[in-house]
Amino acid sequence: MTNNKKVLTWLEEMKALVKPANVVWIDGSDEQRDALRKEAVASGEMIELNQEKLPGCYYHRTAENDVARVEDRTFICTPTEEEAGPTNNWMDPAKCYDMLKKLFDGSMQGRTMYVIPFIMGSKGSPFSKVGIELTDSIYVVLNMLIMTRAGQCALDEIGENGDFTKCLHAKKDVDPENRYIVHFPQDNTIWSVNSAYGGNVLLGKKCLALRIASYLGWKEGWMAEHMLILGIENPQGEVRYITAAFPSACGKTNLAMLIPPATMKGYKVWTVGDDIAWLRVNPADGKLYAINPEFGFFGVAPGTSSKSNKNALISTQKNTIFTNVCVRDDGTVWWEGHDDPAPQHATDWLDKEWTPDKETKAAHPNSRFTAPAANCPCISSEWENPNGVPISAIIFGGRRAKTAPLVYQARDWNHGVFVGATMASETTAAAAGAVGVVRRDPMAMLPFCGYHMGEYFKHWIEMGKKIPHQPKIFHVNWFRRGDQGEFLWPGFGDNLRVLNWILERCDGKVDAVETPIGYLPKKEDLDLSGLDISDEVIDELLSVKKEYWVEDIAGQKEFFAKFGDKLPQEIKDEMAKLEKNFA
Ligand code: GTP
Ligand code: SPV
Ligand code: MN
Repeated sequence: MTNNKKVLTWLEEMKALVKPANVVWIDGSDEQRDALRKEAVASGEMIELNQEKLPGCYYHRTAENDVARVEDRTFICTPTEEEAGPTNNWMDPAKCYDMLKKLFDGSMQGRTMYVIPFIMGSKGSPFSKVGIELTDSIYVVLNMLIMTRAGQCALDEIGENGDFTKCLHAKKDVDPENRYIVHFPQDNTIWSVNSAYGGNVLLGKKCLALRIASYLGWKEGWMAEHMLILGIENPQGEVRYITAAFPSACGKTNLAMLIPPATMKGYKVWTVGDDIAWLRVNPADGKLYAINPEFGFFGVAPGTSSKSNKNALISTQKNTIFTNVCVRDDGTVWWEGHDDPAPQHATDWLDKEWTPDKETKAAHPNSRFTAPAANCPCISSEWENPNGVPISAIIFGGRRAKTAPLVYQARDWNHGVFVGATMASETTAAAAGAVGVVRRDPMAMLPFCGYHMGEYFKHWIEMGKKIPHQPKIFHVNWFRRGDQGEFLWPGFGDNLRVLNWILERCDGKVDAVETPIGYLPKKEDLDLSGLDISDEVIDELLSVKKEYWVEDIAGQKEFFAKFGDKLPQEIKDEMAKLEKNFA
C-alpha cells in the first residue's frame, strides 16, 4: 500500500516489539469494514443492533474500569520536565520508552495487528496531518473509520517521503494499574496501552489532534484547540462562523448542532465540527480560518433527545457505534434523558438485566455514540473545505453555578486570552475522577495541551499579533444556577439568542455595559421574545457579583503561581487590571 520508507521501517520495528501473528492494512473500503464488523460480532467484541431500525449500527461494552479518559495516567514525555510544564504528567522519554517496551513486548502474540493510516483534516488540505495507528482492537479500527478519513487516502497523502504521527495501541488486559497514554511530542509519537476506551485509544482524536497538534501548532505558527465550529445563517442568507471552547461534557456537540428557537425565524445553524478546531491565519484576507480535523462525532449519549439535540439523535440512526449505553430487548438503544420513557426491561451497560426500579443508571454517564459527520442533517456545506471557514468570534465557557454571567465580551485580544486562561468549570464524567468539582481549565485545554501551558498562553498572545482581522473573544455560561440549584437559563436552542448578540457585537451593531470583567449585554439587546423568563432571572444571569469574583481571582492567582516566570507579562497585566477594577 505504500513505498514510504519511514512507514515501512517503523512498522518493522513495531512488529518486532509487539510480535503479531498477522498484519492487516486498513484500506478504507466498505468491504473490509463489513468483514471486520462480522468478525467483531462473531468474537463478541461488538453486538449487532436491530438492523431494521438502526442500519449499520453496532454496540460495544468496555471494561467497567475503562469508561473515560484517564488524566492521571496521561503523560507528555518531553526531554525535560520543564517543557511539559506544571499541568502535565511527565516522564523521562528514554526511561518511559523502556518501561512501555516491557508492556508492549509480545503484546500482540497470536493476534492480528491492524495498520490504520488516517488523515486529520480533509484530503489535500494545507491544514491536514497524517497519522498511522497500529492496534489490536477491531473496535478501535471501526471507530477510527468513522472518526477519521482512513485507508489508502492517507498513504497517498504522505506519498513516498512525507511524515506522519506514529501511533501504537495495544489493548492488553485493560489493567488500570498498567494503563498509560503517552505522548512524545519531539518524536511525533503516541503510545497507549491497557485501555480500550475513546479518547485513550482513538489516537487521532485527543492524542494527535490536540496534544501532538498543539505542540506542532506552537512550532509551526498555528493553533489546535478543543473547540466546536459552527456557522450561523441569518434571514438574509449570510453565514458567519464562530468557534467555542468548553471543557468535556459542557455542551460543544449541543451548541454545534443547535436548532433555533421558533421565534428566530429565518435563522439556521450549520455544523462544521463539534470537538476540535485547527486554526490558521489566511494571508490573503488576514482572517483566522478553522477546520474540523475529524470525520465523525464521538458524542455523549445521555441527555441526547429530540428536545435537546435532535440533529445529534438523527446522526446516530445509521452506521453508528454505541458504547456503554443501554440495550433494549428489541435491539435498539436507550439512555437517561432519551425521548422514550425508561424501558420496562433492558440490558444495562454492565451487561446486567435492568428494570426501571433499579437505582443504578442503565447507561454509563459517559456512554457515547460514534457517528459519521456526514449523517448530520445540519452539516455545513463548508465542513470539508480544505481552506476552512473564516472565524468572526471565539467563545470560551464552562459550568459555573454562580460566578460567570450568561455572556460577556473581552475588551481586546489579550484580555480575551486572559479570559480563556482563567476559565474554570465543574468537572464531568468525561474523565475518571470526582464530578462537580470546580477546577481551572484554561481554554478547555488543561488535559490536552502538549507542552508548557505558560508557553501556550504566550503562543495565543503571539498569534493575536499575526491576525490583522482578529475574531472578537467572548465568555458564556449556560449553567448558572438559582438558589434551589436549578439552571436559570433554558440553554440548548435558546443559546442562539446569545450567539446573535455576540455577532451583533462583532458587527458593532449594539452597545454594551462596561463592567470590571468586560462588556455585558444591555438587557434590551438580548432577543428574549417568546421566552418565559422573568426580569429578575435575567438580571441575575447578567449580574457580576464582587464577592464571587474576589474569591475567583484568588483561585486564578493560585493557579497562575504554578507557572512562575513562564506566565506571560500580558497575562499578569490583565490580572492587575481585573484586580484594580474590583478594588
Ligand atoms: P465532549 O464530547 O466530552 O467534549 O462534550 P461536549 O462539550 O460536546 O458536551 P455535550 O454537548 O455532549 O453536552 C454534555 C452535557 O451537557 C449533556 O448532558 C447536555 O445535555 C448538557 N448540555 C449541553 N448544552 C446545555 C445547555 O445549554 N444547558 C444545559 N443546562 N445543559 C446543556
Ligand atoms: C472529551 O472528553 O473531551 C471527549 C471524549 O471528547 S474523548 O474522546 O474520550 O476524549
Ligand atoms: Mn471533547
